[in-house]
Amino acid sequence: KQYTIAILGATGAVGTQMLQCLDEQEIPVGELRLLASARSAGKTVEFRGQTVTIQEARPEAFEGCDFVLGAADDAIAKELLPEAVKAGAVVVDNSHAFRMDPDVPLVVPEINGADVAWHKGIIANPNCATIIGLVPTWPLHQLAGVTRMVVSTYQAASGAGAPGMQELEAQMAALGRGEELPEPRAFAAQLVSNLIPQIGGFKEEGYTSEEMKLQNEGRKIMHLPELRVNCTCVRVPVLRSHSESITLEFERDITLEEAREALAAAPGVKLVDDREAEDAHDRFPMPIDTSDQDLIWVGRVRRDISNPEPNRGITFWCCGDQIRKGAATNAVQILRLLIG
Ligand code: 11C
Repeated sequence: KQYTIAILGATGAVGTQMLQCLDEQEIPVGELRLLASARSAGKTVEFRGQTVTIQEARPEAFEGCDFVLGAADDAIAKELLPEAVKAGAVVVDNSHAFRMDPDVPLVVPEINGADVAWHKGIIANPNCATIIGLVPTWPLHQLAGVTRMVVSTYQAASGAGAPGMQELEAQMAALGRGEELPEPRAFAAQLVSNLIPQIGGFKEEGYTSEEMKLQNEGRKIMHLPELRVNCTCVRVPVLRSHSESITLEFERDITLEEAREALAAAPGVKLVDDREAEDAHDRFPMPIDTSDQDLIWVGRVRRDISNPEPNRGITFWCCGDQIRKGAATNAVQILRLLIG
């Protein structure tokens, strides 16, 4: 069977990547509808040798769609995606709009793919930092039961979409030429040669919305309503791979060897952890190595020596492409689960 599939927000960084992922994951696309703002309507895009014209995103555009992939912001998602459901489509949405709705499954296929079964028209794709941190956490949880996570993220410019990447590139170029840097617009401050320890708005107790997503979304995805997460999210001058330092506390004992074995065998994970390796690229994951590919690379795996119980804590470092597994790849994997 061939499906009629629409991408809402088709011209952004995630929407464009979704198009490539549909092809790579061999999704049987009969008709493709690329929906965007009126400004982009009329432009054309190539898909599997066909020229597809971008249409303005309006409720009528969903008529006859089997599936809609959402890559637009929260406001557009809230306004238009319920119309897609009314028109009979099943939606996989990357925005934050529906993630915590109890009627909406929030899915990382490697973790809770079975949750797609209870959808009522919308399935949500988690936040990128949540996906990238949870894919390697899950196999360790299955071994020993995670109770607490302490996380610091190092998030790439792509988290703010194509404008974020363009802003970083423009700042790098200006710095290289010794020119005055352009005024920051996508970020609150200059990103090149800097770190910005705020992603999202400030919420309860001084944590940001991005920091709370890891706990709130993590609880829902892993079916762990008591999970405790302490997270600090930082924007770093990297183009498209997020990195995270994660310390996990467990209910039961887990040895370093068991943790390494589980990570090496886990779906969606690549273990790169060789302290003796001559080349730094083989010693540990780095964001330049994990960009434009689909796995979460994990390294620096070690015992948490600050945990009073010798085998109850594991610390690791991981990197993953924010636009791919953090967004588009995960969404198309969910679509793949739906199609079977
Ligand atoms: C960032 N994680 O890196 C954000 C972008 O909830 O989907 C995605 C926000 C979200 O800026």
